[in-house]
Amino acid sequence: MSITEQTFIAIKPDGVQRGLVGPIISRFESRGFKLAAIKLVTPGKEHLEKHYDDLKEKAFFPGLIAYMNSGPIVAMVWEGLDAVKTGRSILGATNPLASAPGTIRGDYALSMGRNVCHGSDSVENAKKEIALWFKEGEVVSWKSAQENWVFE
Ligand code: IDP
Ligand code: MG
Repeated sequence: MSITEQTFIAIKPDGVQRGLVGPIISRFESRGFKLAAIKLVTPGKEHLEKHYDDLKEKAFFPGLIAYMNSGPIVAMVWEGLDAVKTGRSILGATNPLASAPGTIRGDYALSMGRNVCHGSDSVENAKKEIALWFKEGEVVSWKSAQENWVFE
């Protein structure tokens, strides 16, 4: 765990269509995380299948890919202390019905196949996902003026 830990967070097509880009970004910003990369993308089926490669045997996989391919996605890298685990707790559980109020899915979603956001589940997978979604130079290293007010 370090203050430079990075996680890959994506706002899925339903989140973009429903006008939740601002509120989702706000939750990461106001918690104290630093934005390291952001872009609006429609990466296509092949890329999305690679992203969800570990789920390719699941019955819901074709539906998941169609959902993810149905509109633009906001792809982001957020950086800060324990970013991967804390990012997942900001998102909530995979099933929105099991997500606590106060989490993104607990506040904005009801079904698993429309759960608004993605977040890496381990530091290792975060590295893989960041490399899949961003090219060299798209992830920006910068010093936030807030740093000394967020970390002691
Ligand atoms: P995660 O997004 O919380 O990490 P994963 O198990 O990695 O959850 O699944 C990836 C995505 O696949 C979920 O966010 C959800 O959109 C979708 N998904 C997972 N399980 C189901 C299911 O049982 N039915 C429909 N969609 C599912
Ligand atoms: Mg996952």
